[in-house]
Amino acid sequence: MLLCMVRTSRRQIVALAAAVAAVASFLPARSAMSQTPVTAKPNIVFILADDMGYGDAGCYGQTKILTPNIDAMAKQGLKFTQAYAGCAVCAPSRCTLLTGLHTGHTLIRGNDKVSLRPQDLTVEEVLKSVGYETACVGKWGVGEPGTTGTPAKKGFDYFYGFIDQTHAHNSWPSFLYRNDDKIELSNVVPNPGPYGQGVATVKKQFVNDLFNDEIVNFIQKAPTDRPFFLYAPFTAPHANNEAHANEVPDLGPYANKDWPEGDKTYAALVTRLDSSVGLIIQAIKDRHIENNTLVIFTSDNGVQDEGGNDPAFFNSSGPFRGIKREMYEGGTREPMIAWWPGHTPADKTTDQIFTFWDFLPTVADLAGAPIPPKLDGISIAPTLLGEPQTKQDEYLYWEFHEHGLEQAVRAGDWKAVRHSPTGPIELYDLKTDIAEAHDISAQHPDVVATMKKDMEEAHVDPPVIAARGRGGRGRGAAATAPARN
Ligand SMILES: [Ca+2]
Repeated sequence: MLLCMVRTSRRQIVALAAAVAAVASFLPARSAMSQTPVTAKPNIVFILADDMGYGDAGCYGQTKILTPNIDAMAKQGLKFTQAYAGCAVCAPSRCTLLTGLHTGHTLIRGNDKVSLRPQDLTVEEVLKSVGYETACVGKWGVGEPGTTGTPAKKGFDYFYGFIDQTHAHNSWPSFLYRNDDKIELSNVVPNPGPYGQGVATVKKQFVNDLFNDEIVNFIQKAPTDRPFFLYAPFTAPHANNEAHANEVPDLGPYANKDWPEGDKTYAALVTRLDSSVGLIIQAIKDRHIENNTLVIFTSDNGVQDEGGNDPAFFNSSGPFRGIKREMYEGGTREPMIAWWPGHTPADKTTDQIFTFWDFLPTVADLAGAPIPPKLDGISIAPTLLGEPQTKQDEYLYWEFHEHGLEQAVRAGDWKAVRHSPTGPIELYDLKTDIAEAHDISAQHPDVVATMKKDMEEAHVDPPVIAARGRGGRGRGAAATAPARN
């Protein structure tokens, strides 16, 4: 641990010196640096969109939806073109983020009601162990109320939001949770589902606005004698799957567009989320802690098409094939920006691969915490600090269970997709075929054989779900039909 802290500290000093010398446009950050000393452990803020596509932000080529704050973040930070979510749907993706394990190893493989256990080590537990104040505001989704898997039981000092992810479909819920306590809101949801989901008839408190207030309040009052980790998983632009609509308080700048309603509401949700990003960045600047605060913005899976919006109209997946629930790049390739003035390279784009299961080892490295053994991820701290990234993932692995066991592997520029354990393996060369349009498996049987071996090596049956005898979670088993989340 000591060695790790020394290494991290030296990295920061080198990166700081390089950034100060090289980035003339960083006057605000440099000014702040003189006010706030750099400590060995940075604050870490992770902002997570829900179902936002790779191409939905202006800095990723979006031309119809306004995202000025995300774009500004990219201008001042490091933009990733090869960042990957952990899965093509919410719960398993978030589980990979928090545990450092890919979906072949992590406990939660689908959008079922599986809850994290005490032995499932999470990133917030790791950071808390080295002195971090930890808070989560938003949609949890990896443990049910009353179980071992609530945020309060998995290392968060403070939690506000949805514990159950199906509940989080509703942007005007009748209740939320503060830590493990249920708190009533003034919205009215008649005939709610078993998890509290439904469609409100009285809409007074829009949940992402409540999250904004909680997050800004946390940043304003965050301790100064120790670092903090703030996990901010917003629910925008996810659809309300009970209403089959994108719920948003107003259409903002899109009210007068001659677009279908679903497209206007989707764009309005993305722009509102962008405003939340702006509020968070401003709150950090107002406290003059930007030179000691790493902010990452990304999304938990590809764009949804369940609220009446048309991903093709917005080109929401950018150049990639597929959307949410697909193993092609559009299901998992995400926009991602790292912003840490004076530390992350400014106004730069990197093709360094990042996966959600890299997050835990990366922030453990930055925080000087011991990196837990047997993780699937690697630290990309060198990339964040503008240093050479020598360690790389051997291969990337995803699995998805709503249509049976689907698998994908990426190794170098090769991408393999298999839609069932006994089905053929499709092979694509991402270097020449970013859209995964040409299956070249027949020309490269040796590569296919290697990818098949990787799929078999990476998949291990999850203990909890197998013990419960639920279908679709073991190799080759047929999937039950989970609630759409
Ligand atoms: Ca999602």
